[in-house]
Amino acid sequence: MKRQLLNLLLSLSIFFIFHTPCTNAQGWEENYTGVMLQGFYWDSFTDTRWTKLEKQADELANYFDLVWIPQSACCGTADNMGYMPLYCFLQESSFGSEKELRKMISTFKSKGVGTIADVVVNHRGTYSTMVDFPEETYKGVTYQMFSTDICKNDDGGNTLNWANSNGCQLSQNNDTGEGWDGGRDIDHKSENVNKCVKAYLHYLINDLGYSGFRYDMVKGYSPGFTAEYNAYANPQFSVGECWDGTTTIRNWINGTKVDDKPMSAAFDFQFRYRVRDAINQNNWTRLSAESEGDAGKPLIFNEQYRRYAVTFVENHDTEKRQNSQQDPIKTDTLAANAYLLAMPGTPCIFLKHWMAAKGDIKRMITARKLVGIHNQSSWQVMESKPMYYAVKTQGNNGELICVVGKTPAAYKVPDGFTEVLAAANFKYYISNELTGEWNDRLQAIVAEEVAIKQQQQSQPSYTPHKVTVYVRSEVNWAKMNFYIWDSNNNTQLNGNWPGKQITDTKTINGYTWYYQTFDFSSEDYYVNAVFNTNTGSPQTVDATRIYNDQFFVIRNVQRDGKYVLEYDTQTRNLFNTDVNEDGSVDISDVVATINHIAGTASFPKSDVNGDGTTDISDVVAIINFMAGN
Ligand SMILES: [Ca+2]
Ligand SMILES: [Ca+2]
Ligand SMILES: [Ca+2]
Ligand SMILES: [Ca+2]
Repeated sequence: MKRQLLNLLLSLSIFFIFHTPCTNAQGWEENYTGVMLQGFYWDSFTDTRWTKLEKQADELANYFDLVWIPQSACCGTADNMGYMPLYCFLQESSFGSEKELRKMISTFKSKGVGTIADVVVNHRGTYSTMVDFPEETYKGVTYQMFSTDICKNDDGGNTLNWANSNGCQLSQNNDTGEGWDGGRDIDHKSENVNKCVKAYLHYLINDLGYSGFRYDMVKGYSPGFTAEYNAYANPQFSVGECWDGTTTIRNWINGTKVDDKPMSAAFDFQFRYRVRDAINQNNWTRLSAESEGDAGKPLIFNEQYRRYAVTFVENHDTEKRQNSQQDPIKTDTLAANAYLLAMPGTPCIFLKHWMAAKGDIKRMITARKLVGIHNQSSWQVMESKPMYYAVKTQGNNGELICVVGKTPAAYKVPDGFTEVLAAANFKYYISNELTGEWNDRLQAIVAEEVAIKQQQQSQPSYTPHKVTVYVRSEVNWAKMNFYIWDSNNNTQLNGNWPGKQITDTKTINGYTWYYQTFDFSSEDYYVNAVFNTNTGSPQTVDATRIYNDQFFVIRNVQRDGKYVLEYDTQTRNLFNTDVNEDGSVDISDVVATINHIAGTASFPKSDVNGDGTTDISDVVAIINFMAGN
């Protein structure tokens, strides 16, 4: 019986590992009615934690079809928005662990929401010097980029100078696009780069479960590479950040063609700038003015390219940040989103806007979907005046008239339309025949809002728990100090620098680990650590946002005079999977978990996948771990 059960489980786990769904070969679906959320803003480390986004899955799924999240691979151990990637296959980021990421993606998927990966392959961060990249092994194959994978003209020749005086070689090829200063622009013509990027993208789709890609800085390399990568990885959705005028954006889209079909959509930057200008200049005729010529005309204005336009009004680069001069829309953001959601293209809502005006945006999205507006919908300007602008969009089920501006009430709506939404700076009208269905959907939104409020009020208080930080050093340090500070700005957890000498050790996975355990009493609480020896020197780099038990290795490698820290996920996974806590993971842990499920024994660590219950999925997780997956 037990053997039969194991065989069944084994075949189940093999099914999960090898079953990959069919996907579209094209860059973006036609007549797509979906709406996307940009699930982050700059430094949204708390609001965008994978666990936090996952908890909102039910609510998000009622409105969004796609959620674009920050680049999820490791950029080192300190706070990082993901735009200087260091690893490909190590999915430990400032937003959470690989386990949390996988769980979020699969929860989203189960509710019909696709997750869009931020793919940053123009440039990479380096490990310790100007030109070294980490070696990674994935499914038995080793991937590593080398100095010869760096464009010859990287960073205006500075990298080449460094390489020349340090006995290294760069690629013989110059960059095929723009460079990013401070990161190593990688040479996409290199066979090794091609192999690494393809394996990485295939892994994002087929292993982590992402639905598509948002390619960062696509002006950094020739669009033909995006074509090749997408033809290989086959994402269901692909959108490129080609931050430029529309002529350049269209050329880029055409550059991604395979068999005469574009393999990627692009963000509609000029759509965003028109909205900004209309608001800043208080002249709403700017939304469709003809004055800019081709380059300044939004992508959606061209019928042929509408399908490949992802529209937006704000993103993490244009928003207002603390220490830099950005270009945010400062007023009328509600009107901006109303216009965005009334127009063709695939609208991408900015997380800050969503958080600030959920009720309004929910209703706008609901109106859009009720009318059946899709990315290729046609529209007609009804009136264009400095004080207001009215546009009628044709959906699959009816029409929507959106009026935005300072005096939207001044617009005289034609017969056959009913006002459904109104605020100081916008109004929505829909075809009369849809109003019955609108009222039903509106009631559903209200019921949802009440339910969410009740749920928030009745949410069980956080269960305090303990988190342990483990570290081992490959450098021979006479003593080990932990300097710790936390999310409450308490810098004295282990006293002043250099912190507290740690003498407690444990042997796990064949290594001796120094460790310290902390009490966690709120959901957003975390600790940060710097490890050091003697009276504080030498020391490691920072390890920030430690939310869970974590294993760090101090490598005998320095970056800017500080020892490099790495996550040891192999040890952590073994630690998490060792249900009976005997130091190894084997069939006895499977038996222990089955006994726990059957109620014949109790093992506190039996919830291996961390979903809150012990069930057959934990047994599958152990078998997968044993199989090396
Ligand atoms: Ca560069
Ligand atoms: Ca480049
Ligand atoms: Ca065990
Ligand atoms: Ca579980």
